[in-house]
Amino acid sequence: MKCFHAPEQALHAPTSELNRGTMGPPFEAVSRAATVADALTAAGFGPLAPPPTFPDAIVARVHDAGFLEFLRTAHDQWQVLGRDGDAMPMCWPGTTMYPLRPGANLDAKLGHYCFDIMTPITATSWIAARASVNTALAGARMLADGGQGSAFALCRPPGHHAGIAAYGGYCFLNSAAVAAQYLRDKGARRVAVFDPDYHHGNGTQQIFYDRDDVLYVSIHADPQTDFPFFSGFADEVGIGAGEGFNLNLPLPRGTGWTEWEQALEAAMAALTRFAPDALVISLGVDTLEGDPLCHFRLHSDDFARLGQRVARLGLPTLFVLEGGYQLDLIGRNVVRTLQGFLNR
Ligand code: OKP
Ligand code: ZN
Repeated sequence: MKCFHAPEQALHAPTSELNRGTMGPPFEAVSRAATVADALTAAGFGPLAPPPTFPDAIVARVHDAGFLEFLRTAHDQWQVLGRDGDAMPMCWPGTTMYPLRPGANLDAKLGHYCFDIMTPITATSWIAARASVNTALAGARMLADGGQGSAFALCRPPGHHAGIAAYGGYCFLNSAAVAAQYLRDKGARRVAVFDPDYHHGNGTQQIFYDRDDVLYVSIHADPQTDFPFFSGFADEVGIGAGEGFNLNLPLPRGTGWTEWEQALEAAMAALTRFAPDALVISLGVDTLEGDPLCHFRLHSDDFARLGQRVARLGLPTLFVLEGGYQLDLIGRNVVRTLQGFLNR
């Protein structure tokens, strides 16, 4: 399986993260990518190919133009204001207090586009996020060209929380969604996004919520207890033409393989019914027991079972890395997933 990664992705390297009221080292660490790359190489999946630079217009197929311009220039504006450190919001419109306005200056726009406090914009975050999208697109292009049936995109920063004009949850640009749209534009009539990351991919859901040509299926922690809290409920089924083309399978904290597998079977049934031409998997491995941010109880061998099960769909498949925060174990679980998929 061809694997892709861009060295520029390391340019998103915030120094700290506010977690439970305390500043500490970021969970979404730069070294996450290196540990996955090392494990892939050791398992014979290397060398990882650097992607070409795809045009911004491809990213604009799913993201708002003003939002992209903001992300590209936010840190420059921050510096022009004489500020040190990373660009972060300090005031949000909320959803109930005021009529929604786009925001006139930088602080207003930060609050308008960003939905949390864990996603700082550094001077080079844009370069890294764009490179992460290129990595996903390189894999998507390989599927579209029909050369190979599967690819792995070592994306980071992750993407599934980024919406049409919103960023947060460590995500700036939604690499999996851009890749899914690219596959549509290259001729796939229907594309499915399957998201087994511990967290609901609120961004991917939003992007395709009113569409029947891209199915979104997610297994994740119940938003009543877990991030992103306001999205990922079972009654979110899509709207308009998209009604019935969004499937959320929330599970309680503490869920282990037996119950997780039941949700997996429900997800696979929906994917089979949809009969897509291509599949994008938002592969988070933060479902592993002991993950510092998450509360499911999957074990390493379960990732091989996950890989095996999605392989049975028999679809051209692009894996895009999302979460996973046990630094020493992310690589192994990514490798297990891909090995299961390839039945090795
Ligand atoms: C991104 B992905 C840490 C708070 C914990 C983290 C959620 C982001 C997960 N300061 N919330 O879906 O793995
Ligand atoms: Zn996650």
